[in-house]
Amino acid sequence: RQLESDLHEAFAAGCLELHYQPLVDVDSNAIVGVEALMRWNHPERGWVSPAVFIPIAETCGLIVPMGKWLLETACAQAALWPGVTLAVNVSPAQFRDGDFARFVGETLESTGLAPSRLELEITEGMLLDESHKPLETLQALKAHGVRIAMDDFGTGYSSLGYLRSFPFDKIKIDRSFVGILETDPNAAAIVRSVVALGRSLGMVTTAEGVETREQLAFLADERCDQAQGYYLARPQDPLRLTALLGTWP
Ligand code: G
Ligand code: G
Ligand code: G
Ligand code: MN
Ligand code: NA
Repeated sequence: RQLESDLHEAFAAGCLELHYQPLVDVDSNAIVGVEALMRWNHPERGWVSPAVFIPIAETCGLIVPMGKWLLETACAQAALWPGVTLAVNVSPAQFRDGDFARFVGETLESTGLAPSRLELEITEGMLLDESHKPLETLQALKAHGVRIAMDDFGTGYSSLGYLRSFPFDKIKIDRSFVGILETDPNAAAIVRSVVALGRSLGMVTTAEGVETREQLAFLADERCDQAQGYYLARPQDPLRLTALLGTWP
């Protein structure tokens, strides 16, 4: 409750920040994309995770203006970073909003970001929601030329039917599998299988939460396309990311 009013205040005062984490091509080691991640530095509590404040924003309705700010800010920023794609996490309430696809189209136009450079991250649970038509929303988004990624793959229902029925361009393998690659043979088998599945379906595969050289080497052996994680680069503010793009690797 207190957090909810603090969040309203922080948003109104412009105290929410967007940080960006690189996605790296496993073969070439080039930065090929960035994922926008929201950050809130609370005056008393310090950094509050988006996993905590996004659900609050959803229930109090703040997610709509916040989501607009997020998409406009991230697209305008990414338009200044040629050559990288921009990944944006879509919240369930945003995805349910009947105006979402139209708003995405308008934002691409107003910011000048090429549609093919925007990638929207959706989680499996959002496809189950019967209160709207997820397939129609995804098709309307695809019609704008944006790409769709399935985020946190492996943590939800992981129905393979979703990969067939919905127009995904990318699978993001959840970090809970990637983080135990060296120690858990089952996790290694799952990651290997998901990479093969993605390849045979013509989807890009990205492994999240890569924290060690060994994990990256495993992904290279399995021909996973992209890697994201602290071993490569942390999420960082736009100024630092601009500098990193200029000096990478
Ligand atoms: O960056 P961090 O690990 O703290 O993010 C925690 C969770 O919050 C992740 O699941 C991430 O997808 C989500 N998240 C981060 N930024 C955003 C955002 O801007 N919008 C939405 N909907 N979720 C976000
Ligand atoms: O749910 P989503 O995949 O969007 O969340 C991404 C989250 O993962 C972000 O909050 C980001 O801060 C976090 N993250 C990014 N790289 C790593 C990593 O190497 N290890 C861990 N534990 N978390 C990471
Ligand atoms: O963990 P990382 O190297 O990204 O943190 C660098 C600094 O960025 C930290 O000292 C912290 O103050 C700040 N920071 C930005 N966002 C976050 C966040 O979501 N969680 C934490 N722990 N620190 C963050
Ligand atoms: Mn994500
Ligand atoms: Na994820």
